[in-house]
Amino acid sequence: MADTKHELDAADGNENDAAKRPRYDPNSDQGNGDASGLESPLSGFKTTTVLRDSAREKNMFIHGKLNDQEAVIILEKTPIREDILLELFRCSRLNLDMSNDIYRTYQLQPPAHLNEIKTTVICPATEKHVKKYQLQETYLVEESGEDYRSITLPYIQSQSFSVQWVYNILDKKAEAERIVYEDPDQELGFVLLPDFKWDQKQLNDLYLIAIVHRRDIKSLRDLNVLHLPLLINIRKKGEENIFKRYGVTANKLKVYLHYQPSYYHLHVHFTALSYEAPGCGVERAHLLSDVIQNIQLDYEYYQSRSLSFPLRADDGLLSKFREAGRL
Ligand code: GTA
Repeated sequence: MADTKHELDAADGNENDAAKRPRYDPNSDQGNGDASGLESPLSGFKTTTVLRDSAREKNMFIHGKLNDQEAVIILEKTPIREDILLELFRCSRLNLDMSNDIYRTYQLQPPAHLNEIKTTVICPATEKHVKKYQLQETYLVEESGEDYRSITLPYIQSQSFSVQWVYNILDKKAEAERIVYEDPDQELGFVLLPDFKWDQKQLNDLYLIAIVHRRDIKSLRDLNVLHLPLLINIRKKGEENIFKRYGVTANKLKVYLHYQPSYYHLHVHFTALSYEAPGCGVERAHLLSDVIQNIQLDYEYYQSRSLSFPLRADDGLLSKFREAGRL
């Protein structure tokens, strides 16, 4: 919510007052809430470039600097919820744009708390983060089991995103209060929590992730018959606990793994069936139930079969496939 004092100070350009205000520490977990008097944590953000934006999806991915550190900010307008309609119509200002016969359009100005923009900040961001969010041409790669071992595996071992945020969740150093369910078994267990793309305000874009306790499974490619009890456990308890918490039944869920994932620590995506989540297309998402059945049919299915996935034009892995003459 806007901080009135902040707005007034900014309008006055009063440097002394600004200097007295507490500064934002990018490493602290705090926002400035509505009444803390803190300067907005993002007031120091300087845009370098807009990586991509979409009028239809109403989001924007921005690369810039936050207090001298590289940062990526994602701004997303959130869906309009039915439960706020009463307040929205009662408490908003309405400015007429045009009127013609039975047709009128307005600019509706809701109170600030009904007009939030979901904001994700990645800081310090690496070059890999910047590339991840940049709109780019992609190419489909077909990776054999041998390609995985000789090209992909050495590449991801040298170049992947840190999974520190995953370990923080498993060690309860971050997001502990957001955990929806945990099976603490170190072989079969996992933590189920809201994905950071979901603001949890409505169920149409429900999105949770199940992160396994085991730290030795990178991705789909590592899965074999020995992991079936783990996968079956995730599907069963994940679905049960999503029903318990949100009342959403298993037949209204899409449960899948990404290949390639961004983070090479095994995790499973649970999203609302009707929600077109980023990365849920056939070129990237593998339904957990298909994965289980494939392994039941062939214990080493994911070590031997070719898997296809898209890679962005400037992805180093794409260059490795080219160098190996595989494209
Ligand atoms: N709770 O700290 C975290 C956290 N982090 C760092 C990542 N995730 C987290 N969840 C919590 N806390 O669903 C979530 C991610 C993702 C999952 C990792 O963990 O939100 P993955 O390893 O398969 O990675 O999953 P992947 O496929 O890159 O996931 P992601 O980020 O969904 O990206 C998929 C595609 O969608 C990318 O091309 C990306 O450019 C695009 N994308 C990402 N975010 C958005 C968005 N908000 N809107 C539109 N497109 C998006």
